[in-house]
Amino acid sequence: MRHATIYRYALPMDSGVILRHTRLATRDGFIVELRENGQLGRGEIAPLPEFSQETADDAAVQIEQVLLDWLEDKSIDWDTLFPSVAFGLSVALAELHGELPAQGNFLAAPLCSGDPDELVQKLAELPGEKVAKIKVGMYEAIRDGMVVNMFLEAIPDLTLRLDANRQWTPTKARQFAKYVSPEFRSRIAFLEEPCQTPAESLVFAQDTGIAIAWDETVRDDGFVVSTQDGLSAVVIKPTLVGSVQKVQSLVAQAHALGLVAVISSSLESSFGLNQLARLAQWLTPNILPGLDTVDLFGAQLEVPWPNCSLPLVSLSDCDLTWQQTNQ
Ligand code: OSB
Ligand code: MG
Repeated sequence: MRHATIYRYALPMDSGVILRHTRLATRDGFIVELRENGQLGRGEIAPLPEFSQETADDAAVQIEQVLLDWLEDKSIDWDTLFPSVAFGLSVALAELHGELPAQGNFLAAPLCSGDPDELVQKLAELPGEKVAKIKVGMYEAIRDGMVVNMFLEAIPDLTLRLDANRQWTPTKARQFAKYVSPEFRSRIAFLEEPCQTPAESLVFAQDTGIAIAWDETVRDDGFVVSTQDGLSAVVIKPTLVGSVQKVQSLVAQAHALGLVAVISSSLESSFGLNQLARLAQWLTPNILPGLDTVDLFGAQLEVPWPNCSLPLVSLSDCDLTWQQTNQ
């Protein structure tokens, strides 16, 4: 017997969360729950506004259709599913079949999106390797360069990941680099997407010796993992990329080419973040995932994130929007 349930959640966000252009007041998404032979598998499906092509309502329609297929044991055509649906459903199936290991990597690189003092505090609490992530490209490029230089100078064992989200023109990117001392540049593990095009970002990396990583580029049409001079990592956001199998294949391609693969959040709830931490431990052991995003929320869902004191909403408090059983 197979049984499928869909819950819809709406979680309040911290008041200051702005995606590319608009404030995100609530995060909407779904938890699918699959039961078979006394086993349980769950997955989160949460298209991210301004990043995903599909909306939550689009996903809702597709989830019901694909769950009907699963209930009747019809084969699932993964390539036709929205990335968020493919990801959440494939995680639920992996958990149902005992393929998703229980152990997670919860040592996410602390994220600094504004106040440098907050990062100093978070770093002091970090047990092992000191790796932090700073968002750049939101203020003056020169200011970003000075902040990065200050951190690397003040904390000698710190390694940084930076993320510019394609905000800089080549000129601005060069201004940034000018303020980062050449002897510190190798402690920037990578700078995600400095420029508006991949070609400009590669020229930046080659000119400055600052390694770059792909994030947005991974989702560009026709993207294939390849080695390029100055490229050190690929950031993989499973909710925006697709099924566990597709994520596995991207990770394998990156590893085969000597690139680092970083599993990263698309602002999933604490429930989804826990599953991403398990996926990261499974597919990219020893690499800190980019999952330090729970503080952007006003509440957690069902499974708490380690050391997070936000109130916990349980699935039984969410709307059970659909359920069906098949023999
Ligand atoms: O800018 O990479 C981004 C999360 C949602 C949407 C976009 C981004 C992010 C993150 C996640 O930065 C955290 C991380 O990658 O470390
Ligand atoms: Mg990024």
